[in-house]
Amino acid sequence: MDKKEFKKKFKRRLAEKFAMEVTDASSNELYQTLGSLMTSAYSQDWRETWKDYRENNQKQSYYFSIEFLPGKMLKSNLLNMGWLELVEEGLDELGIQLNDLVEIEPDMALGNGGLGRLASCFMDSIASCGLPGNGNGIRYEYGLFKQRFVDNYQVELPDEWLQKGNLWEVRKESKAVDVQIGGNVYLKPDQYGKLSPVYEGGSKLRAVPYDTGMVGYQNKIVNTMRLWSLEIPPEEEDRYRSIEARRSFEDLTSVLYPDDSNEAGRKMRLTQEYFFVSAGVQSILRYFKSLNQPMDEINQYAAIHINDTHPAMCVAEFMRLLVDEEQMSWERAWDLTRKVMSYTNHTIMAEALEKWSIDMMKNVCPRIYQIIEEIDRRFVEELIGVQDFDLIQRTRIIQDGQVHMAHLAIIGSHSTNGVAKLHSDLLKSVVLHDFYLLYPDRFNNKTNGIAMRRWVQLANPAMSKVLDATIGKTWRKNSDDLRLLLNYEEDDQVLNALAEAKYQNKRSLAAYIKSHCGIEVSPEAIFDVQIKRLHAYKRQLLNLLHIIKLYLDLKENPELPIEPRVFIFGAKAAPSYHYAKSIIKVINEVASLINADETIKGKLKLVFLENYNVSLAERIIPAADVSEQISLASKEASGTSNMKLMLNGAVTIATLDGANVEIRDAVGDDNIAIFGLTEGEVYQYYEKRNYHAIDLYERDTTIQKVVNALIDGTIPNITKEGQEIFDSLIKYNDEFFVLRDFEDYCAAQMSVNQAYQDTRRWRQISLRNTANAGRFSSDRTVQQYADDIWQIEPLFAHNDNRGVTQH
Ligand code: Z16
Repeated sequence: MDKKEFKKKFKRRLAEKFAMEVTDASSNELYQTLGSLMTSAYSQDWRETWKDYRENNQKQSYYFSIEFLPGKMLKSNLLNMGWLELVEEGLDELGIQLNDLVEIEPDMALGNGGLGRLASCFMDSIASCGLPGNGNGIRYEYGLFKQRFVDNYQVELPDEWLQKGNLWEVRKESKAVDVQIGGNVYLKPDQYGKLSPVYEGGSKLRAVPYDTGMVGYQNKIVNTMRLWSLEIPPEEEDRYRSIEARRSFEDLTSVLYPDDSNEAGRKMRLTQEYFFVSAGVQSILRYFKSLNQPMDEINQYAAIHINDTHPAMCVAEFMRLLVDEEQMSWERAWDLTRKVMSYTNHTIMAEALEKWSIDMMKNVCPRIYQIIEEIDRRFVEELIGVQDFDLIQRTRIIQDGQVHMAHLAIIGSHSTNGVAKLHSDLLKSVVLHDFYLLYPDRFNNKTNGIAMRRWVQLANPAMSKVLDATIGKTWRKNSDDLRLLLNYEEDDQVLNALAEAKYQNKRSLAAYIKSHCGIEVSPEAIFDVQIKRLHAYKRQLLNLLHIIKLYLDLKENPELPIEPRVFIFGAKAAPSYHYAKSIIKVINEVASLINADETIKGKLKLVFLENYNVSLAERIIPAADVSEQISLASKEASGTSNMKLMLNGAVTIATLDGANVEIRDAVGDDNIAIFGLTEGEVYQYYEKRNYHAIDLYERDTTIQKVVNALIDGTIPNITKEGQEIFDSLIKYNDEFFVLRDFEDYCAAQMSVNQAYQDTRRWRQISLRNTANAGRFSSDRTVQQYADDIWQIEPLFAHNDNRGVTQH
């Protein structure tokens, strides 16, 4: 399609849809028109991709995730369709700014943070690598809450993202399945004496899928992200006459639980988990049966991936369908289940590892509980006398009245992976050590990655242009080619051009900050960024204490020779996470204090941006000079904002945690500021129980001064919160070693300050960060999953038949 044709089609579609001309239409109407042109353009490829997979009996992977966090899809679909430039220019000629239409689309925020965003980066990469892979999740009516600050406190508002409809989804009534929730099950012998389950009571819910096309990058592949929504089947209507009964069921898929790396243990959450697991597994089986292949070979057609423990019931549901519905023997079914399933662990934080009480599970999915009991019984039976008794006790699925979901996922699959080298090593040596002894071959690492298309091409067009002009365009398809930049680290023209792109991005972020927070910041200052969920282990508090220190130092000596710095935070706290909300309050109060203080004007600014989400990340990341990755070593499984920020030329201040270790390896010690305890030292402290925060506080006058500022009135309006945080450090012994790492952190900050003063050297460091970020592409990550775990292949025949370039 050329520009002229696009303009003609656009005007025609607008007339058909709204009986309007461009000049009469609202931005929303224009957005709807453009979206509808796009979906009809890729739907043919979507159908053909689907058909080709079927006709080739292609093995497909199914990524089960309770969260997906795509953000906005308009531009990313345009880019992947190969339409971006054409549409941008075509619309411009019609007097329409594409970016005005972009603003109309609400973020699709069916995820909390890293885990959900990773799932969406994977969807982009799986399609872009031409791999046959699908997403499977929940279509929440309300995504992650909207964050507002009132009196500097976080307030949560509902995210009504579906209010104006959703352009990209297709409701597939014909693919609906029923899910049984609750009731009683007993086993009754049939005429041959085989036991089969009989269900009594409970409710039958209808799961209706909404499919969204996952458009591959200029390769004519369109995969499917299938999200399930609950409806009451017509034949069950009678049972839901009362409003309360209706509501309690309709609520089931209505809200995303707003906790990142934390489990609340709520019955509704367990029901959500079973709902999307059962619907997804049933629809995989139904598709497979339509292929008329031997059931014994299902592992050659389907790979089911369990993303964190939330979908771990896939193991039992798959067993249920094979044994109860397909009359397969337990042994054959179990062998197939293990071959089909694989599992990713995303955390070592104890409070995030799911355990469900037996009672609750019996209540929500009684047959699944029975099957888990049988899996557990056979697991113990097989190992007794072979393995150490205590090890069996520690690894079995059911213990002390609780069902351990990670154990189910590991025992019921052929692969367990962590998300960064360090994390995968810790799984083997500490967290899942017992399982590693049992199944050494099942453990592997898949370091996380990010969708380069969204996080450079779309988010940072200024830098992308410089890259094109310097190293050619191949990096857009093959991110390893970013390495070519290293040839230019002594080239002042390139260094200046990259710096100019950064400056442009900082200017537009500064404008956003001015209009959204009313704070004036200079694009000449260092933009220092920490963007991630608010969590004690991520240590936003460490960052804040350093800011307080700088502030106090500047108050004492306004002439202190430091580079002007703007500290930028973006973070949501789980609504029930009291401590995290106190940190937000205190950061906001410190910001009010500092930003209003004339004596330090121009040296120090603190900005906490409201409602951090994917779209805001796309604005912040390209403008960052410094990336804060300061979690306590061993606690952050991987991190992914660390990768996005380095890719966009930010210099990282980091502990040796998660993927920071691999970033250090990629850029070398001279191009990153490493500080703090190592994971080994942290474990030493745990073992010897010899960390005493109060000693540090009493000995170190700087720490004293800074920590006291929380309670001595220096910062207004934080009487309660300041005390609470003070107590967490001093009275409750500083669980995440903030004070232990403080001095080293300040030194790292100082070295960054110094490096920035040498402009040329800083620009070289920045260039090396971008140049070495290629390995963190999620294209690489999903290819490794495809090769090592899922055993799926791209459909080459598909490309040959239909050509690979434009639509
Ligand atoms: C989550 O976002 C993560 C882990 C988890 O168990 C649950 C949720 Cl909702 C995060 C990790 O904290 C982060 O380190 C990692 O980069 C990300 O998952 C993706 O693997």
